[in-house]
Amino acid sequence: MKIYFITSNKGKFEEVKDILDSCDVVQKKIGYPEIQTSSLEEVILFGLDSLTDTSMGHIIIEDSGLFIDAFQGFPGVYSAYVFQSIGSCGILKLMEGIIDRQAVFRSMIGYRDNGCGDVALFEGVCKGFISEIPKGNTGFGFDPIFIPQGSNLTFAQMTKRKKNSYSHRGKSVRKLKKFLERR
Ligand code: ITT
Repeated sequence: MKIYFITSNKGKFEEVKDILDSCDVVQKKIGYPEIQTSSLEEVILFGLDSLTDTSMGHIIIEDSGLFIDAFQGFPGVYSAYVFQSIGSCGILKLMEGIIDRQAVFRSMIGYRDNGCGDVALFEGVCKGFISEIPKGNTGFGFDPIFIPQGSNLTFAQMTKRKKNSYSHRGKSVRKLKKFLERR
């Protein structure tokens, strides 16, 4: 099965492709509006609705973010903007002196079968901690400062496969994979 993953983020694409190994996953950098709301689900449903080109048989989009407890969930849905503006070092600066380092990565995948119009959503959550200093050089985004629960390495110190075994995206994509296998 050919699936078009509409994303500008190569890191996301590589991770998803690694799990959906029985599909032909193709990256499409089309761009779609991401509405301002605190819900990843709303962002995804609006995004899917705005992708009106039905010539691609199966499409997926993904919205994700880093939600930091000490900041009541910030940067959350604004993660892409915050990463581009202040980056991981900016987050570490904001967290100087803060004892509570708990944070959560969330991923929401939206899938549409353009043949029958079916839509399905898949969520993945990964609890963890913001490190004191950045470590590692694999992955993308906030990977160097996020340590998932159950590990003492940051995502950026892991291989793609190891990160996928812990990560929010690994979890949402494995749900999608199961769903596709049952169809
Ligand atoms: P799209 O084209 O798919 O929207 P994007 O990078 O803009 O790509 P998002 O809008 O979902 O993606 O932004 C989420 C941001 O959160 C992303 O740019 C990263 O900075 C960060 N992020 C999400 N998942 C991450 C992960 O697994 N590791 C590190 N940072 C992550």
